[in-house]
Amino acid sequence: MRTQVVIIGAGPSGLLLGQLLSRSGIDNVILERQSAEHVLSRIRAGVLEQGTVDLLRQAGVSERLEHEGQVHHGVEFAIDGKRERLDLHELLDGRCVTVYGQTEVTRDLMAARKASGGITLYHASAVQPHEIAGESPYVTCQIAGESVRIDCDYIAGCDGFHGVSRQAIPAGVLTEYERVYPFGWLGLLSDTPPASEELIYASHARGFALCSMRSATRSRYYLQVDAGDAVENWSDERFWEELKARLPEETAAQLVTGPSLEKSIAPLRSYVVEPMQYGRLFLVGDAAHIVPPTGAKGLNLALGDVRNLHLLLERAYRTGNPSCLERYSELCLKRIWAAVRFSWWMTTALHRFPDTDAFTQRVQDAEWRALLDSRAGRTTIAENYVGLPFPALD
Ligand code: RFL
Ligand code: PHB
Repeated sequence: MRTQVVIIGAGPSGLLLGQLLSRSGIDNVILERQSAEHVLSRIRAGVLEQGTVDLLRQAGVSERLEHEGQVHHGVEFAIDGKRERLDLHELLDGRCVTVYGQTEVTRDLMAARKASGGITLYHASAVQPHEIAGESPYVTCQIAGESVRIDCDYIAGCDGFHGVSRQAIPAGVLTEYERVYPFGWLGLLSDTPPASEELIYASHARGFALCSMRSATRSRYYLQVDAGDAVENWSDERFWEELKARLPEETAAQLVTGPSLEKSIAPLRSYVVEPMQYGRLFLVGDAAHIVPPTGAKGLNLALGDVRNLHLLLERAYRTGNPSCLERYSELCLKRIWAAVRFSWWMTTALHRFPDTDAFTQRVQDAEWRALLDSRAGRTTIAENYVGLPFPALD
């Protein structure tokens, strides 16, 4: 088999890249280790930046998002039991975020892929990129017991943090930057009305809590838990009691609880690899960087990489000159490090660390006051939360 671009991974990054390339007339094949149902069963992100919504619109996959996505003009912080609202819309001249689950983004992209007739090979095992340093790379894999080889011009590694693409780059080429946090997030999804109309990020002596949502009738909550904790330790009752204990009293009193539809624990980590390209292999999204979910940046950053790679590939094919592709890493990394900084800051400012002493806690409280009491401080948080602009290509 031959195609122009092999995309490894059919998460949101791989599917969006496939959609944008197909619309530019660039042939591509997507290889995914799991089934489509499995990809859709992973409950993850919920908050889309303005730029992400615009990108999905350009890709022609925003119809349902525009009807069902909830535009949020603000976000709340509960610090020391007191709720405070950041009016994103007012601080940023009308810019805001949209609440629409990653599962739904993925579902819309899968439908568009099907409609475009693009090839996605699910249940692909032993996926392996070859000859990435040369001009004729190819990818091999096993599908239903058959060996498959796909020759191509370029390979896009959209296979997440545990994928094979990053591993295919020779030792010594990449520099890794990493911070592992001593806690994780326990998430619970339920068919209950949200605690509030907007998200609430709560910092509490018992640990961080987040009230989010998927719709007017479906809520998503998170609790900071110890890194070694297990879902089995958390009955629904225990989850709701702990959540109430970490929220301001009036919010806890109004909280509607119900059976969980899903519960899972995600570890928290910051990770960046540089550069994001080696020869004809490009790392995209979680394959190249991970941020803790506190800033709601992971999916947005991933789709930002997709936007850059699509524009560069489109230019390389149009002009017949691939040299512009060498700019891929540099184009992505500035915005990535800005989001890594913001996510790290949100995480440290809202969570309790095992070694937080009384002095550090007082300084953290004072930092929140300094920021929330100043329009400049609120604007800085708001700008980062709604997302920084995409880089210009030239
Ligand atoms: P994905 O989604 O991990 O998809 C990678 C795909 O590659 C496949 N794969 C392989 N395929 C073939 N061969 C192999 N060897 C393969 N190895 C892996 C996998 O099966 C999978 O289908 O990466 P992608 O597309 O880059 O997307 C990144 C996002 O999923 C991620 O950044 C976000 O979910 C992060 N995130 C959030 N991001 C936000 O922007 N806003 C949020 O509110 C937000 N909340 C979250 C989050 C992530 C969370 N968890 C669980 C980590 C909340 C949570 C709890
Ligand atoms: C979510 O709704 O899953 C969500 C929202 C905001 C975050 C992280 C996750 O910062």
